[in-house]
Amino acid sequence: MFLVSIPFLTRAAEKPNIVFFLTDDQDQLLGGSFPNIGDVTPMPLTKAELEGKGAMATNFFIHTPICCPSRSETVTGRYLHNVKIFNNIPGRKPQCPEGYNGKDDQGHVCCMHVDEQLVNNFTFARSLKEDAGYTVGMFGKYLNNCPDKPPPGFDVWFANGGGNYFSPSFAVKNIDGLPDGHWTGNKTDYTTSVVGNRSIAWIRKVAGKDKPFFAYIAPKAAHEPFTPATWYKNHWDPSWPKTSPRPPSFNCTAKQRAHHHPTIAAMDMLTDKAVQCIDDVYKNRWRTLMSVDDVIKAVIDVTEELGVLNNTYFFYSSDHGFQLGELNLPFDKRNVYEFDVRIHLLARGPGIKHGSKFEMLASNVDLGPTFLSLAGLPVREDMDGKSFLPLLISDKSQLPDSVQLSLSHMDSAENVAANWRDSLFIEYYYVGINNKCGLTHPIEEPDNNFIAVRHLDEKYGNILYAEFQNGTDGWVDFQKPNFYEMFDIDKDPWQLQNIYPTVDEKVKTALHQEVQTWLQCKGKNCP
Ligand SMILES: [Ca+2]
Repeated sequence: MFLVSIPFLTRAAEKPNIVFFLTDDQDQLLGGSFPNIGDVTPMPLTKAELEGKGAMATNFFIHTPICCPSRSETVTGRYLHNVKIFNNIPGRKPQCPEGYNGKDDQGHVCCMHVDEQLVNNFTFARSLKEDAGYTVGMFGKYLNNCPDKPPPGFDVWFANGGGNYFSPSFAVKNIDGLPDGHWTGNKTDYTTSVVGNRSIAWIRKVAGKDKPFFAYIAPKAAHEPFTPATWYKNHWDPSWPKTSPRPPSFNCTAKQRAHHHPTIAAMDMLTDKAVQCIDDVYKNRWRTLMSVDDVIKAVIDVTEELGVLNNTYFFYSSDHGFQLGELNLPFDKRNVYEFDVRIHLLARGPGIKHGSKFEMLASNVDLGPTFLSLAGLPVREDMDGKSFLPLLISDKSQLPDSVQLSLSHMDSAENVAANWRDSLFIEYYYVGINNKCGLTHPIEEPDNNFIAVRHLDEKYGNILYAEFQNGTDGWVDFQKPNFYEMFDIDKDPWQLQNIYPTVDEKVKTALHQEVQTWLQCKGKNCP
């Protein structure tokens, strides 16, 4: 833990540059990211540059498996319950009740139940800029309901809410060669390339100058509608799988799903046409990732060319996972299961051992705190996540001053690991009706509000425990859940056997209390 106060580093002290790559909807469990499943990957360049020359997380999760909440949590270091407002005052609408974008009756800008005023003023970017002297550039998808003007902390803004693959539009501020306002590309402009090129042009401008830089690079890939670049649209390497994965939960029977919560239990069998749709989606997702692979490699190469590679950290993750027919859910996300919440994290930079593994239970909420540590800043009191910096750094011989300073105020890696959390919290509120692949059964119903914990410890083993409740407006009462699920992930990696009914009452009570405690946590009292 940090001491009460840390003297700020002098301006001359060395702080590393940080590049954060964040993809959209990129699964880990179905082979789309890292660790790879089998020997194949659509991202061989990234595998060599970030996995081979960095650390790879093996138990990294998302707190909320859908875009805007996840991104809000990442950029603030806060759990979902701290970037939304519960309002159960009789006669008043809940705040941010709209499933997708909108304004609530208090005038707050919302997306997927997040109140954006609890996000935009509290980003890690703001701390990096105002407290550590960074220059910060945002390129690509910020929040789905993206502000036209950069929130405090972002010097450079080339941002959108996801937008289109071709003819993409971005809100613009302080981009060389473009007037402030909005820019829309033409029909040959491919969004991943545009985001990459704008990022690289900016890095060329700011690298090695008087300030360290933070580049937030967030391409649309591999999000729906999965449109590859023109030059990759027919590519399929002969070594790549012929179809999407077919785990035991793919197109499983109603009997196999009978003990899942009602949305899952009621899913239809996948038709041949739906299976074909899923296979096509799978292939096009990989093709969109080929362009991300090119961007990651090009960004790393330019830092090398500019002589700043050895003073730059690279992080690469996704905003959540994905499903492709598991539990008969056609493509998308929004579920509590491993395929939607388990994601990749790769990290490379000074002191991170090449080819190392990072095994602790951590989530996107821990990224902001870790970025602050790299800059020599303490974790902010309003952040719910923890810095995992000591767990990443294994060679302290040539660290930037700011990283040395942070580590000198933190526990040793051994102690941090020994005292690390033993469960991870997952939280989600129903967003809206959505049908995929021509199936008429929606991929979520109003029973899909959940709070859950992932355990990985001696006491409980490797489990997922989830409580569900009905609701449509982002406000539900989890005190008396209306459904429970629990899975033994070691024995049942695809979550087909709901063991909750067989669990000892004392264990049920303890786990219920645990998720309720997590749901109330804020700042330093979050585990
Ligand atoms: Ca997403």
